[in-house]
Amino acid sequence: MKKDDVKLKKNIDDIKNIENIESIDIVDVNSNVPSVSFDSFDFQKIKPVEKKDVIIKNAFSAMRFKKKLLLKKKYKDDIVKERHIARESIKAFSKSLLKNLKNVFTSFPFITDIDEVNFKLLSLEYDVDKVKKHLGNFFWAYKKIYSLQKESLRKLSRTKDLGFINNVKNSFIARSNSILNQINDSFVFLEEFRKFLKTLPVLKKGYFIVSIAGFPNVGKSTLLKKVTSANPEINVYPFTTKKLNLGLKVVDSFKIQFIDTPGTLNREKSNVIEKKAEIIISYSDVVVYVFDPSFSYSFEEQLKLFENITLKKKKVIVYFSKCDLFDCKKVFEDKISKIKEVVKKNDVKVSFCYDVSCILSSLKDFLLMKE
Ligand SMILES: Nc1nc2c(ncn2[C@@H]2O[C@H](COP(=O)(O)OP(=O)(O)O)[C@@H](O)[C@H]2O)c(=O)[nH]1
Ligand SMILES: [Mg+2]
Repeated sequence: MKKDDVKLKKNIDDIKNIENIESIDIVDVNSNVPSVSFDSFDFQKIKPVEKKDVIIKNAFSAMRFKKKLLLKKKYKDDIVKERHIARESIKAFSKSLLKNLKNVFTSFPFITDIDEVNFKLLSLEYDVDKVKKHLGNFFWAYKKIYSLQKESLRKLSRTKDLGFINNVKNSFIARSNSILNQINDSFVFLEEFRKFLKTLPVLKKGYFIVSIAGFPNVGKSTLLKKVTSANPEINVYPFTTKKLNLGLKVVDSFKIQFIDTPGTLNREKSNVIEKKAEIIISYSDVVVYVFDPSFSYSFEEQLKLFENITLKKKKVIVYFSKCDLFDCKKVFEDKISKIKEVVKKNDVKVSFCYDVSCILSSLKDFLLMKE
C-alpha cells in the first residue's frame, strides 16, 4: 500500500470507529477445500450515490423541519431565539450532508481490500488511481464541511448581532454548497463505478472456481442455470452476458462457484469482455468448454477457441449443448477425434459430457485429483 493509501484508509477507519459505523460485512465461508484464499467484497451492498442536488435538497428539508419545531418554542428574547435557530439549522443541515457523504466512502470497498480477481477485472475498465481520487474527494468534502460547521457554531456561541447571525448561517450554507460543487464529478463518477462493481462476481473463499467458456450463444448461461440455482439472463442474442454470473453448488463435499463468462471470441486482440473471460479462466480450477452443435459458429472456430483455452493448462470438461435438439453423438462423431488431437497436443486432462450429471461427476473426479 502506498503511503497516502494507508493514510486515507486509516482516516476512513477512524471515522467508522468514532461514529460506530458497522464494519464491512464480509461473507465468511468455512470450508475444507480452500481453493480461493479470499472473500470478495459484496459489491451488491454498496449504497447508491445520490446526486449532489438531491443531497442538498435533503439537507434543506432537514433544516426547515428543525426550524419549524424550534419556532414553536418560547424564548427569552429575539436574539436568543434567532441565535438558537441559526445554530440548530446549521447542525441539521450539516448532519444531513455529512451522513450522505459518509455513506459513500464507508459503503464503497477500499481499493486495496478488493480481492485480486476482481481487482484485475476492474482494472480493465477503470484507472484505480482515479477511483481512489474520487473516493478521497468525498472524504475531503466531509472533513471540510465538518470543520466549517464547527467554526460557524463557534462564531454563533455568544453574538448578539442579528445581521451577523444570519450572515454566518447563510455563508455556512453557501460554502457547503460550494464544497460539494467542487466534487460534483465525483458524485457522477462513483455512481457509475458502483453500477460497474455490481457486475463483478462476489467470489467465495473455500469454493472452487469452475468457469463456463465458449462462443456467444452456445448455451453457457443456460448451463449455469441447469447446474445451479442462479438466474442469469438468457437470450437468443449473442453477448447477452456482460455480467459475470455466478452460481453456487455443493457437490458432495465440494463447494463450487460456477462463473458464466461473457462470450469469448477468437480474435488475436481481445476486447474488454473477452479479457474478463480470460482472467476468470486463469483463476479457474476447472473450465467447462461448451461446444454448440448448431454451428452458428463453425466447428473449426469453436475448436480454435478450445485450443486457446487448453493452452492455459486447466482441466477441461467438454460439454456438448443443445443435445435435446441435435443428436450430439452423431453430429460430433467425426469431430471428436479433432478435439482429442488438441487435448493430446497440449497435454490437458479432459472429460466429455453430453449432460449435467456427467459434468458433476467429472468435476468430482477432477477436484479429487487436485488434492
Ligand atoms: N433447446 C436448447 N436450447 C438451448 C440450450 N442451451 C442454450 N439454448 C438456447 O440457446 C440460446 C443461447 O443460450 P445462452 O445460454 O444465452 O447462451 P450463452 O450466450 O452461451 O450464454 C438461448 O435461446 C437458449 O434458450 C439447450 O441445451 N437446449
Ligand atoms: Mg450468456
